[in-house]
Amino acid sequence: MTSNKPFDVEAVRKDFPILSREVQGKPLVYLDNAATSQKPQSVIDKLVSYYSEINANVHRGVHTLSQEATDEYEGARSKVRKLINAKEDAEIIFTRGTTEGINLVAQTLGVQRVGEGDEVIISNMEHHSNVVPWQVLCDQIGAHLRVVPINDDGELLMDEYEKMITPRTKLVSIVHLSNALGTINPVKDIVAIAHQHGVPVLLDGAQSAPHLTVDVQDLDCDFYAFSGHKLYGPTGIGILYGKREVLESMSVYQTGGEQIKSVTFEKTIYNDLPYKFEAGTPNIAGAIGLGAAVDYINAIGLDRAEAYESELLQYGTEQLQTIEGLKLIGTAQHKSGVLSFLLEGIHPHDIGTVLDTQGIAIRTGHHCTQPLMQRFQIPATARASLAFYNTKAEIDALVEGIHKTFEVFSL
Ligand code: C6P
Repeated sequence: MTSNKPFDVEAVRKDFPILSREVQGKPLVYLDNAATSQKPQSVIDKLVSYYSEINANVHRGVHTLSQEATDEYEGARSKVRKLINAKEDAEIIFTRGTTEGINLVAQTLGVQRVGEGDEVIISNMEHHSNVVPWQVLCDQIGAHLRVVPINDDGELLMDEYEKMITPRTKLVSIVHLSNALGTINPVKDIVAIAHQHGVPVLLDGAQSAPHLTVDVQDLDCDFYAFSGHKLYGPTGIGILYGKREVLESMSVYQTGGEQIKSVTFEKTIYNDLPYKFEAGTPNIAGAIGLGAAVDYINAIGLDRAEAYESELLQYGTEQLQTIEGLKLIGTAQHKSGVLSFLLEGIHPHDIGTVLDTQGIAIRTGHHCTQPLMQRFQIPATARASLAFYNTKAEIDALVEGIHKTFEVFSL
């Protein structure tokens, strides 16, 4: 597919082999993309060809295989750099995923910048991965976590955020696109406000990188963390983008091979960026697979996929709103691909179980956002999350499945 042709979802679906399988005797309707997305054949093929034709360690050998593996690995870094428009490859650090990226920043820059009595700002809609690392840091140091509140639609109260920033604020870490609500936060404004006070900002891009066009230079964020497996790539690989000057000012995270220039028993000199933060043999296949996922996304055209997903979200929202007894959680004006809902009198886990009998995969539970569930005073939601390979027919199947759920529970 090329990006000047109209979006052809049926052609796109053929690129994802898993989408043609059946579950419980029904065609699979995969609506759990926020948990992890499916992989196109090109990514699967890349992993197979890496292991069957190239497999070698990177940056270590003069032999051909090692050089080929290094070229592919570094090539993937460049592809990711272009995808998010970072200035240079050295600003792209391979991690295990979003969670590791946030922990890395908390335990390096966090430890350096945050002192006793200082504050770190997060929001009420953060994933646990953007709560717990800051909580641990605050506990270590005697600092405090400040939480930006949200309204009933699931939108940040920006006035409260502005008021919250004081000379004690040392870091801000906010989600770009909420996994549980679908809210797209005004992250450019969030960064600009923090920067007026000299405070660096990390954006949790776990859900935004796969669905929105991201330009880290335009956002001007100091860090942007995301995961390969939600971006149609393999598990176990992720990205931490950081501005060069900030990364250079940071102490090291994990230490060992690869991240050093020289070692004596008296002293170690660390390697240049990005290797300073990539200790040990990295997830070479994962990085190369992620590079193939970026190639795939570029071939599809993320802007066209974004427009298609937004049409699908609108259709899904309209359809779900016609169901009596269904309540949407997350009704922000700016949203992407998430339909979180409750059915009157039925526990979300039961909804998920009945839908599974129809071949429909959704996620139910607190979505690793327990403080958000507490804000809405609910234990859990049922969440359908979309990707560009989903169809209106699949939304219709979800609606039918929800009616079936009501029938099963005879309500
Ligand atoms: N959310 C979901 O079903 P990792 O596990 O490191 O790849 O990503 C963590 C993470 C961080 N921030 C946000 C906003 C996320 O959505 C996630 C992962 C999945 O919603 C799995 S819990």
